[in-house]
Amino acid sequence: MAFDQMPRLSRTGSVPKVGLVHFGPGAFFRAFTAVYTHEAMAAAGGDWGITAVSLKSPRAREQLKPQGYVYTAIERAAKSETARLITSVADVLVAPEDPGAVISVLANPAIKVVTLTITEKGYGFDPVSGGLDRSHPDIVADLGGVHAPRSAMGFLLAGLAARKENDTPPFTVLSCDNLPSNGHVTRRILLEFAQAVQPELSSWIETKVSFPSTMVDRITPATQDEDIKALAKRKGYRDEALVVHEPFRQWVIEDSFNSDRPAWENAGAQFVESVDAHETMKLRCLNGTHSALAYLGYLAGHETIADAVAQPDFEALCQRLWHDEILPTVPPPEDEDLAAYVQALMVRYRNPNIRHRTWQIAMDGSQKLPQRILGTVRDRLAAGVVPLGLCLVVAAWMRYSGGVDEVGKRIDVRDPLAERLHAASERGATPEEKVSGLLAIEEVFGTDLPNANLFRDAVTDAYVRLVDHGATESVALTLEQMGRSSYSPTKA
Ligand code: CS2
Repeated sequence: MAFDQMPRLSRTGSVPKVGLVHFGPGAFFRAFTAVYTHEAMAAAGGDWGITAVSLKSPRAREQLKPQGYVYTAIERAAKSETARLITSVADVLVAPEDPGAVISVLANPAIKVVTLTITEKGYGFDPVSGGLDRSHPDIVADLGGVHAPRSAMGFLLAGLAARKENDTPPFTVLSCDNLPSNGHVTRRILLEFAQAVQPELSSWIETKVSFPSTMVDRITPATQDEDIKALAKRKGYRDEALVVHEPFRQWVIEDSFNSDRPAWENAGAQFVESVDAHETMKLRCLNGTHSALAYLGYLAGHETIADAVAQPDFEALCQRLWHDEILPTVPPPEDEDLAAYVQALMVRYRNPNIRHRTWQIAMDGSQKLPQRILGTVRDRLAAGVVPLGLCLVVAAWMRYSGGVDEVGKRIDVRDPLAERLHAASERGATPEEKVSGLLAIEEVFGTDLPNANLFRDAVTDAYVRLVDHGATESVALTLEQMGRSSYSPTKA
């Protein structure tokens, strides 16, 4: 049967009663939070169906609603593939169409937990103050009042306000984004936002609502049309909402809920007192090298992470980044062997059936660099060492953000600061000026790194090398340079 004529996948069993609201119903949610919840319900029961809320586009609803909110999670290992149906999503709301409907759901006493995968830029986090970004467009709109909110913070506040009003106990707020101390950050931003909009609510939130931090991990590339067509060919139906993910997953959650919650431990989630060590390990080891491979790999013409690490020098760079620069800054979590952890990461990156595009990971670099790369850089500088590998990564991000690739083609740079990055790069007449202009962006580099002379020189050297030799050769040259015992600038 022709693909277009195939019926859509449909739900056979009943829709679960809801207990969770989730903001950000993209691929990661479907491969992670919804899967854990599906398994927790299968193992331990409970009414934990999910109302998923999209803050922007109707896409997730268009994908899920016609098929009864059921979809396929395809697990791809290097040599095998399994597919199963995930049934935990009960509904999808598109917030801009009817903000009131979202607030009503948040006010429903059946809702116990609100989970978030809204990406780094969705929080309205100001890295300079560590608190609320009062220039974030959606936050600016919501500071005027939260009757028809636009931001996740606006909805959380409106939902909590309704619950307080109705004498309903609050839900727990669970951030599942790749930010350090994501629970603490969410709490601080929401409290500052409440102070500005409804100050009478802030002390209630402060005492009654908990924001456990979490570490989340599963590599989940954006779904491709080929994936949908391949499944349709095998099954005879179309699943427009399917998601493809690797076998590995890890969810570490701070055990501090103010409400009931799904028995996610039945699906393998680890509940711990503090997630700090797991978070640092994951953000620096995985996301740090992911971003490294994304910028250098993209510039070198590699489409995916697997393509990049198939190049011996790219794999070698990853290993050197881990062993020389990243691991010395990572305190090992109690139950982890860091050397084994990073070797397992390399096996995950090599998985040829996970086509995770370097371009996808390169997105939103200004929001990602600080926690993935620059914290490590600071720790190494404080230890008296210039991390040459990470300096190359920073330079590659700068080159990428300039918006033109090595053969003169425009790069589609997606980043909330894209225009400023491009302008800073354009303004500089020389590599030194370009690097200085970009280092001056305080949201990314703070006020300390632009003044760290050895760091600035190493990034400038790396930038010059990228321009003169290209990314592939720069990786080789940097590996050679990293072999030297101490750093001396190579500039004439
Ligand atoms: C990636 C992450 O897109 C990115 O920036 O680094 O999404 C990464 O795949 C996940 O954090 C893995 O858990």
